[in-house]
Amino acid sequence: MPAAPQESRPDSLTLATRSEVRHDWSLEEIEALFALPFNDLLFRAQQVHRAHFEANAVQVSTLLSIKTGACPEDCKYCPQSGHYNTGLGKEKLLEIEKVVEQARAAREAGASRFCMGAAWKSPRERDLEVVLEMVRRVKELGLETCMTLGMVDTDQAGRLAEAGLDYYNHNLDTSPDYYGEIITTRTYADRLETLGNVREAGMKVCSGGILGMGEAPRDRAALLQQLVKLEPHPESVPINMLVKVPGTPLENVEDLDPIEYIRAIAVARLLMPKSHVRLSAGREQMDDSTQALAFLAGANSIFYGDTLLTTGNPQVKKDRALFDRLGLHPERRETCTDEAGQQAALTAALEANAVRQAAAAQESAAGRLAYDAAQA
Ligand code: SAM
Ligand code: DTB
Ligand code: SF4
Repeated sequence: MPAAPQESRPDSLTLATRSEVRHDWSLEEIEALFALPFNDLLFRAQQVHRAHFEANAVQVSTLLSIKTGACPEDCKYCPQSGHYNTGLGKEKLLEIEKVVEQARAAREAGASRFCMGAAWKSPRERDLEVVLEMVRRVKELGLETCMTLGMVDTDQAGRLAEAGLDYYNHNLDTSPDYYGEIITTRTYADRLETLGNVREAGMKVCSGGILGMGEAPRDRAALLQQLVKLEPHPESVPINMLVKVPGTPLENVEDLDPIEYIRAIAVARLLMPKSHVRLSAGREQMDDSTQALAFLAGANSIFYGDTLLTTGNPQVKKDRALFDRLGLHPERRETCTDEAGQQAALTAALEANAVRQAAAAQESAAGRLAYDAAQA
């Protein structure tokens, strides 16, 4: 067992990280945060988290794949890439009414943001027209909207913003150095350009990456450094844990130690104090304790609903139980025109859901009793 380190006490690093929003973090400074004793790192992250957010509130988004499979890009982690055989067929763009129906169901289950993803390199003109209508219709339901459609130019970003799109998701995925090992069909510079176009159009930026793709610890620090360089910081930072999908080149990559994942969440919280950090893909493979640690480390957003785009996510009832065990609650919407009304609707939706679940549980218990009586 290693010798006990000197007792940690507040130092300049603590003070520097408490609340400052900076864009000039050096790789060495970020690596020093990763290297802190775990308890010190989580303590600092929790301090910063509480300085900027309601401690027990978690923003909840629901995802829908509006166009699945046969993507021309070769992202090695992705089940939707047409370069690999993962058993996913090529699907057409969903009909607008189907998307609206799913968005309504997500709202009724308690989501405040609806995220729509398409397996495209970038949207074609005739598809964009349909997608713009989806944004308008989903917004009419009182939900925040997010889309991830691949690369967008200034004109496309402007039209999405005009239609009322709140967030655009486009991830940097990994460090600039490791990037070439994962994707060859689109460059890091392409990604930064799309993020610039989204920001310029006035939309909020959702950008993060994936951990557990065989990257080195330095790559995790370098990914966060790239995100931190964005001015302003992305409002939403998804930190995905790789979902290893059979058929993708990364299906057998070694698992990342969950403690390293938690460290990355905590460092993201310290570096981007005002951003929502999302405990994103990979929750279905995580135990509850790892998720609890992620919330303690400053994660305050999740995807909610039984599927992500094509892979599984914890069942809604499992997440409700986890929230109850941890005393967490869904975050109030910030950008809502009628915040009080929306919050009441969200609370009512959650309560209605709970009542439905209790009735179902009672019904099944009654069924069991009747069955037992018949057996007796
Ligand atoms: N085609 C668009 C794009 O790449 O910008 C949007 C959809 S893409 C599926 C959105 C993000 O999902 C990717 O950037 C990646 O970070 C994440 N993702 C995809 N497959 C994943 C996996 N197997 N595990 C974890 N995250 C994944
Ligand atoms: C993000 O960072 N993660 C989400 C969302 N943005 C679009 C997607 C996760 C996808 C996981 C693999 C799948 O379900 O296909
Ligand atoms: Fe296509 Fe996006 Fe998957 Fe890459 S991550 S293959 S761009 S759907």
